[in-house]
Amino acid sequence: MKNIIHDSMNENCAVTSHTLADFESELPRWCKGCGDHGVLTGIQRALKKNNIDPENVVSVSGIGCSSRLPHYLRTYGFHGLHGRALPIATGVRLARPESHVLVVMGDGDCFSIGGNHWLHAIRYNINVVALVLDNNIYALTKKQASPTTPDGQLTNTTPRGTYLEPMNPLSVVMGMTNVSFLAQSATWLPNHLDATIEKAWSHHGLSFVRILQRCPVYMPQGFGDGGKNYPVVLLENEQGIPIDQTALLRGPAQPHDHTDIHAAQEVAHTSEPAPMGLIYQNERLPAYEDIRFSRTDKPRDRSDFLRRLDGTLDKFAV
Ligand SMILES: Cc1ncc(C[n+]2csc(CCOP(=O)(O)OP(=O)(O)O)c2C)c(N)n1
Ligand code: SF4
Repeated sequence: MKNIIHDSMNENCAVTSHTLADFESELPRWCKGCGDHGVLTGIQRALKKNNIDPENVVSVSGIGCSSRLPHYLRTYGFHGLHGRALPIATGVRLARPESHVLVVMGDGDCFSIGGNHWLHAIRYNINVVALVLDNNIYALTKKQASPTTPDGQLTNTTPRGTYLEPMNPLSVVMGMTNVSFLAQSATWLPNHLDATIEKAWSHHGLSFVRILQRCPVYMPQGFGDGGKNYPVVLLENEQGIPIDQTALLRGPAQPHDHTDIHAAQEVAHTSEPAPMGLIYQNERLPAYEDIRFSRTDKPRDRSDFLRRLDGTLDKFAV
């Protein structure tokens, strides 16, 4: 699985490194122009950059277009039930604390049917990277209103337009206790998105990232025509998420202290212009497993049990 790359500066010093191909699996079946493609690439780049072995990663999802991602990433994967990605990921992390766990959810998946799990995962602060691909619609089931669908939007469940103000997931997160990492990016800001995933990967604790995602099929007009006309402000901080020139073409930069909880709550409350970048980070909070394993034993060597479990699960592999 590893490709050996020789360092031309020093022939005696062979470094072992991964290529992007090490993280590629099936050819994605998302529509042309779907923002999910860019998120997949961003994850693959972050894994490569951190030289993480694919066999040490477990990607977990619920159900939805975005939740197909584990099929396309060459790591272990668990395509779970609608809304249930976070509790599955919590179980994986507790059973295999040495593994990197990535969670991919849709807006309906996380904020609606998975809402209760979402709140408690934030409170638990389990050490996983949790990405919500928010296209403001239920896409896999062909255009029903989700909690973030804009007011007045025609959908199959609201043929006369939605009646409710959309939920602001950022202010929900900042209203919780024990928040350790909150960031926002968008699929039409590719370099910013890569840098956001990379930053989330380096954080210890629950890294919660909302990614505004283009769905050219069921929400073509979403985010001001696929992000082209969507007002954003780029949060600027030396310790935050780097801002490149292409992102600055979409909106101005604004200084922001992501360690100040009150500043973060204020920024999270703003939906227009949408804040892009690292909204809040608290590096002092222990992750749930740190607390739990300081009071209980880590999982013991259960190799025989796991061998039999693997055999059973393999029967259901697709
Ligand atoms: C318990 C349950 N309820 C409903 C469904 C039907 N269902 C499948 S995917 C989906 C919506 C997915 O939307 P979202 O989470 O926003 O993800 P997207 O497809 O937009 O990426 C629904 C309602 C289901 N599979 N299981
Ligand atoms: S329907 Fe929308 S979200 Fe689903 S794959 Fe197509 S573009 Fe992507």
